[in-house]
Amino acid sequence: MPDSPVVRLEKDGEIGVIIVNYPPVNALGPGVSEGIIDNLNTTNADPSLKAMVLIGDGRSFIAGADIRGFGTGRKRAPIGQRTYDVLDASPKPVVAAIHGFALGGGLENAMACHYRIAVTSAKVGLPEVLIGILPGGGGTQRLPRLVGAQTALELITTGRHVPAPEAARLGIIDEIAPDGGSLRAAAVAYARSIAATRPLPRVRDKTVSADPAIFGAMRKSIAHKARNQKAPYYCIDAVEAACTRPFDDGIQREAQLFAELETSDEAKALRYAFFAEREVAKLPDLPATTAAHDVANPAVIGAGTMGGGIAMAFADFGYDVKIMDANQEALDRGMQRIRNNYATSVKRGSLAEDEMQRRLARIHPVASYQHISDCDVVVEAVFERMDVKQPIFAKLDAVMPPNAFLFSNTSALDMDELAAVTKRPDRIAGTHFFSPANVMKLLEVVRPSKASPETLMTAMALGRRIGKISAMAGNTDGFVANRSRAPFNSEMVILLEEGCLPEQVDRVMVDFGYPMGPFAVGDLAGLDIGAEGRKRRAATNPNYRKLPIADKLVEMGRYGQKTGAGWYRYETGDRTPHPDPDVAAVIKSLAAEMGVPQKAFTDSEILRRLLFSSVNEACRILEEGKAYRPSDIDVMWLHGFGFPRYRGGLMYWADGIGVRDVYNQIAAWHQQYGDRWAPSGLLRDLAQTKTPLREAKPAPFA
Ligand code: 3H9
Repeated sequence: MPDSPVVRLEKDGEIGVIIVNYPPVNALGPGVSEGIIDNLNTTNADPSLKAMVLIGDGRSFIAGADIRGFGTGRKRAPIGQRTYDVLDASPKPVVAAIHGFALGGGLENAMACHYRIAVTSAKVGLPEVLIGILPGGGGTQRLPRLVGAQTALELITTGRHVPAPEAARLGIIDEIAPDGGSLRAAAVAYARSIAATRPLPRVRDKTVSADPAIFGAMRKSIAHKARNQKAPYYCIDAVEAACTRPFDDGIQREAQLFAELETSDEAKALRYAFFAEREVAKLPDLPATTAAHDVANPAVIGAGTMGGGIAMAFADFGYDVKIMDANQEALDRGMQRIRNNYATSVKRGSLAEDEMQRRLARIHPVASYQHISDCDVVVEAVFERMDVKQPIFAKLDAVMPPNAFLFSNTSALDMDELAAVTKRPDRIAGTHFFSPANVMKLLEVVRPSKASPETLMTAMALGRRIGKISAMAGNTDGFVANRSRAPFNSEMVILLEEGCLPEQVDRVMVDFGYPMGPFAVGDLAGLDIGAEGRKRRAATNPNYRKLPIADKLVEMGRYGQKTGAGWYRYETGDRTPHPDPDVAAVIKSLAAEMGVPQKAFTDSEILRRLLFSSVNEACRILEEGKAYRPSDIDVMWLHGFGFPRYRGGLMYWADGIGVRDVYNQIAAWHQQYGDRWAPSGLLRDLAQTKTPLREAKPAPFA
């Protein structure tokens, strides 16, 4: 039998079982497609074999093409000789047996088989659009033939993972394997049952047609989300081809569009983001043997907006969670807010009523510390002041089991000071959620100096367990995400002093790809929150750059949406920001008072002023050893601040401009504006050696 190291053939009576074994997820790495074809040919040539099963070893069927091979010039088989072209040409039937994931090229191979059987927990999908390409193995031609054009458009332009039962309803899967049994045994039995069937069903032989209007409507409906990108539109073009051309022509069109996308800037950036998101989970300086504790029984202290959101995040992922506040009234208010939030999701159609009830039933309000003394982890989310948090930590230390972990949702306070009031500083870490905590994907895990490796691994794993992307940050003011973002926040207000208006800055950033402009976001979050932080910093840092315009709006009671006015004005009951002449007048008069010369700004100047200031700070963070990797900072910007994913992240984007140009501009602004633009030493070194920012070597984690 022509076994390759990654694909082998086993005989099960008259059924040949072709097994892919390319850990960890059976991507179509070197040798996999060739191995499948060799074993397909062997089975077809063996008269003792009547049918075959294609199955994956380990945790998945096939997770798709090997993403590491994209853009490397690696040779692929030409059309006509690819697995997708030869599987359904097999004279003997082929059954795809799916567990784990059948994604991208994995599902494309499965759709090229004659039959598909899957376990209930399996997921299938064509997520190529998420890495800036389209399904290039016949997926755009076969999926519409199986599920219809409209559903195919939805699945291919979102890249969503479809659970097997839904896939069966849609017609992607022919049979669900019985629960609890072996998938291989079920697939072999299924293969026996259809071994004599002729003619064999082939998806390519089906026809699909569609109302031509659906393609235009789809392009229109994705226009805002897909702005600046090509891949979502090319996906639609390819599905349209499936509905208007013969199968083989459609395949040619798909290949043409795929080739254009593979080397596009957006695909490169999205591939970078994909691997950065996996890299961020790795803590290279912890002993390799460190294991995370499997947390089972969490509690949240503080039922405010953040605490409530954190409790919802636990409940959303199946945890029973206790929530406590200083008094019954605050607890009742917090629970009511949680109920309202869930009810809004039900109203919007994103959550089923019965699921809401199940989640609510998992959140248990409790009145005292005694009720949480059996918990193995607590996340504190009370008011952001050391003198409020410290007594709570002392109390928690006294009542919680000695091996319980105490985490704080602080966004800036010194975690060492907090750990110092307990007798277990080794079991303390920061878990900084982003608001709304049940929605935003980023969890910054803050590392105090005495935290044990087990504590850090536990906090990182707990975040992932509740659907977050956990990223490790050093214990520095603002940690990594907010600290790298802080200069951007100052600079956007300083731009107003120099002649910009909030709506102009917001438009530039939305055009760049942010879902909302930074001033509109400020209004949503509440301008009073930033004002607190500015006061604290101004009190402790004599060089702190004050922001009189921002302070003035807060003084005027303009706190943002909640007061109907902030950087913008709002009509009652409406969240649409309207430019406000009163704000323009405040800006003008304060700028005149400060004697700042006014000028007109180009879009590019605005963008660079905001983002370069943060690149510089990110470099300082790296040279101080407060983050492991430049790509971790990119992940934080993608998932904490809505930085457009197809631009890779802050540092990746800056590399696109070039490290020397970034440095030279920052050095020029240093001359013009003074110390706040002093270039970081790391940035200067990178510029001198022309080393890309994303290859910067940070100091050891401190
Ligand atoms: C495609 O198929 C194009 C086609 O149309 C054909 C064109 C001709 N390649 O995510 P995890 C690695 S495009 C290479 O932590 P999980 C990953 O980097 C592809 N490597 O596990 C990590 O490595 P490391 C379409 C891959 O259980 C390790 O596997 N398919 C690939 O949380 C574990 O990954 C996709 O876009 C890959 N395709 O999630 C699916 N996939 O340990 C992409 C994973 O060194 N993959 N790795 O850090 C995923 O979405 C998730 O990995 C999956 C498992 C859901 C499968």
